[in-house]
Amino acid sequence: MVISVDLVLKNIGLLATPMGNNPKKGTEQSQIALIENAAVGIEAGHIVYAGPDDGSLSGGNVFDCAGCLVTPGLVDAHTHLVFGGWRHKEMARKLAGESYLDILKSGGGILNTVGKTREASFEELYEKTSALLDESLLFGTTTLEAKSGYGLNLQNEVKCLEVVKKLDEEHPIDLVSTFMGAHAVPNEYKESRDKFVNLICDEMLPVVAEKGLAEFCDVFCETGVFSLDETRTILEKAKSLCMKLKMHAEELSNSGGALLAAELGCISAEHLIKIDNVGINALSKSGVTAVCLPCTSFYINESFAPVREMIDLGVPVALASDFNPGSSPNLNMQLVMNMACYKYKMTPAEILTAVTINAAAAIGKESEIGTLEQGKQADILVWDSSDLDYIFYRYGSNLVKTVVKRGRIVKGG
Ligand code: IZC
Ligand code: ZN
Repeated sequence: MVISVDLVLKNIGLLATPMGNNPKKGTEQSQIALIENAAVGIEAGHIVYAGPDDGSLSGGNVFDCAGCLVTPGLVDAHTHLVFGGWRHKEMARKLAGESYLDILKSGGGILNTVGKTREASFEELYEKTSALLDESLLFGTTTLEAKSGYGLNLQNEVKCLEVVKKLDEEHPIDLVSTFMGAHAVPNEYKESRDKFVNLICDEMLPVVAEKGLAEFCDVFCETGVFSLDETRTILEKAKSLCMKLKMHAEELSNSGGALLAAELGCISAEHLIKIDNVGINALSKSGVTAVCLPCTSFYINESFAPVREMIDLGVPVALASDFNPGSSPNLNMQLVMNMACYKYKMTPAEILTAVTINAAAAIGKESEIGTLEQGKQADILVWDSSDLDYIFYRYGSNLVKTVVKRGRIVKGG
């Protein structure tokens, strides 16, 4: 049989990919397909064949992968992408021993970024964010989740979400948008936090839902930030508006966030540095995907989430960068993968699953992306490596040679 296609990737030394349209848990997380001497056929932006090179693909352009490793594009399932300014001037305070939450309490941290984001115009934010996405694409990210949460009033939250919407239309990277008005209580509501929760529920969420500006709603559920009760109120309102739910949970303290995420049916619970076995079992039972962020633990000098226990107890684990100007100013997913290997003790196969199909599941895209199989979107990486282990061993370099996004070569053609 001859399959006629637009683009053929041939001479693939090793094709490594998870399989299927669902998040992988337990031992499934390490079960990936490894196919030597493979080829991929692409038609109209989608994969029509991925498997052993049996010579059946013909027509269109042919790209020679020179015996290299080929994987699905990386999915960055947790970023705080749109913000004004940076926070490098807070480094000295951090080095002198002030904690992330102490800096926030004093009006710095997230609130510092809120000030700069409110000052920035739509165009300024668009240009800055577009350049960040360019960088991310060069490191192999082909889909990325972007949370709002530096506007903290209706006008500025909408401004940031509209930047994401426009970039989703115009940039090669596909974006999934999350409303996170409950990221911090802004200074003007410091003495009346109930009013801020009401503002989110009665004003911001209905407008965001009405304008279709976010698929997900997330809350920074943390001791001293948003309580369990406040988180529940906000997420129940979001659910009633047909938004899907996420939670920042158990990042800096064990406060019961994982149990709430399980109870509310969140798609994902994120961070989980301080989760205990009760929380892990709750996530496992209700099928919540854990999104773990090793570069954040590194950068804020915290412990590392108990990922091995999560995998052993049946929680699907995804990995993401947490790119943001405070606790993780890194958007290189290859560094995230390295860190997961060294610090979480995940295997290369588990990590590949975590940054592809499980990350796709954490943002509701597991039927469209995350594996190299017939019918999936053609988001594909060619690596400067002939096997999978090498990319975990060689940290610090950009080992992505070629990026194919929706069937188009966008890097290294
Ligand atoms: O700007 O500090 N953890 N939110 C929750 C963040 C980190 C982003 C920031
Ligand atoms: Zn975050």
